[in-house]
Amino acid sequence: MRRIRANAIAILTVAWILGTFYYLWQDNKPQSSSSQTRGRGHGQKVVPGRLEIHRDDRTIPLIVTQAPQIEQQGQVLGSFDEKAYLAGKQLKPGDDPYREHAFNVQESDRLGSERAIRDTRHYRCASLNYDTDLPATSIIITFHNEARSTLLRTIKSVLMRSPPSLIQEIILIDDFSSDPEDCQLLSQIPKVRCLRNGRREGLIRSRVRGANSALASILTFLDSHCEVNADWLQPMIQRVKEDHTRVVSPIIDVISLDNFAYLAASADLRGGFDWSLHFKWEQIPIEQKLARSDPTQPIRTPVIAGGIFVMDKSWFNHLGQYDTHMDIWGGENFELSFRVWLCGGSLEILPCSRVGHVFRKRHPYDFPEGNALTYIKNTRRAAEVWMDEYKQYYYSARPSAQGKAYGSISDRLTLRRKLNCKPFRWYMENVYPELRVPEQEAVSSVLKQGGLCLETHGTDDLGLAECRGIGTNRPQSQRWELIEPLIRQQDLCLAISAFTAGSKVKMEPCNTKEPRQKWKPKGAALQHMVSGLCLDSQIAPGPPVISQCRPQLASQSWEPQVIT
Ligand code: UD2
Ligand code: MN
Repeated sequence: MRRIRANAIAILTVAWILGTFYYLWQDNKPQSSSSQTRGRGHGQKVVPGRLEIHRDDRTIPLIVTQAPQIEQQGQVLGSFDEKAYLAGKQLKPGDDPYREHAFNVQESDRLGSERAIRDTRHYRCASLNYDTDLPATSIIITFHNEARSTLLRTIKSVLMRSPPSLIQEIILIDDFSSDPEDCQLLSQIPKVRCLRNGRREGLIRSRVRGANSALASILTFLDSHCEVNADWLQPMIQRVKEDHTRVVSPIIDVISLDNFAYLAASADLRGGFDWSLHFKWEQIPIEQKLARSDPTQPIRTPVIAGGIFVMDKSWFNHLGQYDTHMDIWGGENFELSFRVWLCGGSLEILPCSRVGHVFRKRHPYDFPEGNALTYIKNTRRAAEVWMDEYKQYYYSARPSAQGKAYGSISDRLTLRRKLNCKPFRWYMENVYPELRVPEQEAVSSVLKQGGLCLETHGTDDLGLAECRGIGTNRPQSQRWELIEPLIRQQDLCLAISAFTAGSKVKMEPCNTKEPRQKWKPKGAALQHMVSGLCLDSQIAPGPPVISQCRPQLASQSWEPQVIT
């Protein structure tokens, strides 16, 4: 009896050990069984908790992302002579390896044209499934004097880590690099076409040239020093296929500019900016973070970094491509992001798509008009076309932008009207409410109409009265603080009593959220933001009212005069 029990225990133990080994083997198996072959919606049949511990430990080198589709590198490069191409331009002994490209080109050359990188995605990404009939894309890469090894690694990583059926073509735009040979040689790679600009255009016009020659219905933009990671393309094309108004980008991993190590970027970041239109990565707001139960879900982002994104070609064209009066580098990511959000689209970062990029500390190329002037010109165009009254904060943050040339924006304003895009206020309220409007200094003014001043009598009564006192001797009842959207007098604010024309205005305790208290200047008039009606004294002794805006009317003309 005891022997039988001992045997049973032994058998069970062996079965348990074998089961555990099988389980571990399943878990570590490269994910190359390709999501393509699986249908949509099948979940992973493993205990989630244990897997998480294993895969979330980023110190364990994870599966190497060799292309499941293509194992032979010869296949992706065709007759292209990689060795000769790379040997054609080499760092001379004693040369500074950072000088020409602002990254360590010696290290990049040493790595060669392909290498294994870590799959940096959340483990759950590997079990997602994508449609088997995703549309193909044209990859657009513009470059100006890019190092040969980084550019070739970008191209090769795309060819080796994407399902071949999804890559219609790779369009390179050589933005008038010093050596025209790079473009000619790279064109020998299957699927690669190279267009060379006859003069330096900058990345914005170059990308438009690439997009105009693209054959696929989906555009994918990449910088010329990237390495794409496992299954990078499918999540992005899937999202755009489901809704063509989405503009999607991957999490951009970091390739060290010193030793070219491939480093995982945080999955909790989105794109943001400050009022000087300086791009920054920022934490996802805490409420959104808490609401994200599934780490594979898209992250809404107010702006994209700019270099790496996927967009439907017809949508790109419909929305007006890019502002082609922007030069060289900078600002186009804000312009595109504002336009996409305001004109009916959305922007998102997809955590299951990862692309590495060499982030640099300086530009390795020259700006014909100078770096600062070009950035101001480009961002000023974005601010003038899209930011409405909020552009004042851009100018306060970047006073040097005032008075700098930025060319005509009439075409872009026409486009904005034609597309019937929302006001920037909508973006502030719905897309980026975390961007704080700078505290305005409370400046006291009198609100003058002709020789009279707006005055309060008691708590809620108002009227026009003779202006009294000079400078700081002005009576409190005639002092106003215009802090958009409020018109305040100490703790009381100017409010309408009803939303219809002819309604009286009165004073009541201030509340920035109260729609009856929101005003904005409209020429010389003060317009109530919600009703669209204007403050009108009716030139009568009675209290002012709101009536249809006619800013040329004397009774609607309010001249704020700062009290000094
Ligand atoms: C970021 C974007 C970049 C662009 C830029 C703002 C990423 C990863 N990169 O700067 O794509 O949106 O912000 O404008 O989000 N290039 C030309 N002609 C030029 C200058 C540059 O073709 O006159 C190419 C360059 O070779 C590179 C690409 O444009 O492939 C972007 O330039 P970058 O790498 O210097 O910009 P980056 O990454 O600092
Ligand atoms: Mn770049």
